[in-house]
Amino acid sequence: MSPETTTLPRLTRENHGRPAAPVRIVHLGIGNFTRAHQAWYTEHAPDAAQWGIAAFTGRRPDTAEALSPQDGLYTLITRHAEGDTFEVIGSLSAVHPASDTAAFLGYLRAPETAIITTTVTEAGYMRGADGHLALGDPAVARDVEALRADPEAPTTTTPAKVVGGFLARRAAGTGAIAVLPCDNLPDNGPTFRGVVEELAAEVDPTLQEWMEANVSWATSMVDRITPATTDAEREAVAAAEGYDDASPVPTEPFSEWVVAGEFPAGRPAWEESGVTVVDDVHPFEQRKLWMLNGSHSLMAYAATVVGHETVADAIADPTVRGWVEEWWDVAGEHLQVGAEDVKAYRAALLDRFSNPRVRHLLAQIAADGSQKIPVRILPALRLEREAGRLPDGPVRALAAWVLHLQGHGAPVKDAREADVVAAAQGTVAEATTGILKVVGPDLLPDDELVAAVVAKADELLALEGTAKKS
Ligand code: CS2
Repeated sequence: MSPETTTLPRLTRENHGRPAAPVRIVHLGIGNFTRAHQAWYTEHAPDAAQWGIAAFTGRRPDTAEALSPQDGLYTLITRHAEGDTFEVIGSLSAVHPASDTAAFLGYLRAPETAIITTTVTEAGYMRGADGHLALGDPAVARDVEALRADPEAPTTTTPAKVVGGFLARRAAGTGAIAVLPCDNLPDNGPTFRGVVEELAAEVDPTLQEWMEANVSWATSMVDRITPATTDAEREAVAAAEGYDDASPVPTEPFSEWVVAGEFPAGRPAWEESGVTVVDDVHPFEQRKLWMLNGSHSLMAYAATVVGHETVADAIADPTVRGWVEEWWDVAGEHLQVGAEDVKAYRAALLDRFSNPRVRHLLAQIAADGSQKIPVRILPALRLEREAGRLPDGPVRALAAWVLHLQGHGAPVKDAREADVVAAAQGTVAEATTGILKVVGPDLLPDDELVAAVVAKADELLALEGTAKKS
């Protein structure tokens, strides 16, 4: 960092005249996404002064280390095609490392705490291949043992943290609370409820009755493209705003949050800050997961084989854009929203993906395919196979993922890395069968599908590296 930058004032509540709101929301898994999304909506609610968020990090304490000296304040940089706008967000009243069990249980015991929110990724739900809590997973097993021995024990998995929190809240007698998952997976409310209840049953079956009486499980669809922070963002804030922010967040102008569910202990007036409150999130969620996230995953695998690095580069390549359109043609057919809606959504996505000022790395999106492909690509493929069809869109996405697992394109980083890399050994045909056994066994046997994946993989390999800048 240059000498000028270090002499800039720090971003703190005192320097910026921003008192912290009382904590009423506890968030698990703070990262850039939440800071661009939920924290922004909360900041903009008319009753923001009553609704502070206490955020806990994922495994790495980095965000707490960066934000605690700034009293939870940070700069949101909105990257419009024509330039940046900067805004200090103050809704994080406290930021703790995941290991701070005492703080977490303290919030859960407090009657003021009304909501638990999560962004712990698909993998954080700790589900096995059958969709149930992976009781055999060593981290889950350790947490169950720990909570059986001591309900206040530190735990590492999200379902266990929530069970520990509920045990503390029951003991404190502080009553009703809502859980609002903000993770990118279908039916996140009922899904999260399932794993928490399964874990509770192992630890203390009497908690079920308390949860029935006191816990409301809301569901939400979340959307805002939010890349990781680099030095360029820290420098942009220093240059434009004249203060030193260790952890600003870059994001796109678009944002959407669709929420369904009851909040027995209250919630911010989020509908006033742009949240859509509905009875059923499903059609929104399916549209977003299949269209946006499905094409993201397709590009993350296929376009990195070709040699692209970012979403904007990939979508500017007519070949990749053609693959994305081809996928949208298939996915769009099965959505529960009208054709006009699909058309408008596609146009908006092209616009968002093309924003050259949002440097969204395909390698970041490529992570955790084992959790993403089954909810983004396989549902439409399954519907197509049931109808006796075999369209290119989903087949190409599957072929690109298989190639990725075999070492082509973006590097592999996956919560189930050992399983999926082992399943993808051998020829592409063997790898396709192997990987479908792990993520979609109901799709097998299907020789036609396997042959189509092999053909698409050959097409991709013929283009390998052709887009690399010399
Ligand atoms: C992306 C998402 O990394 C990924 O898997 O597809 O993070 C995507 O950017 C967000 O869901 C957008 O709302």
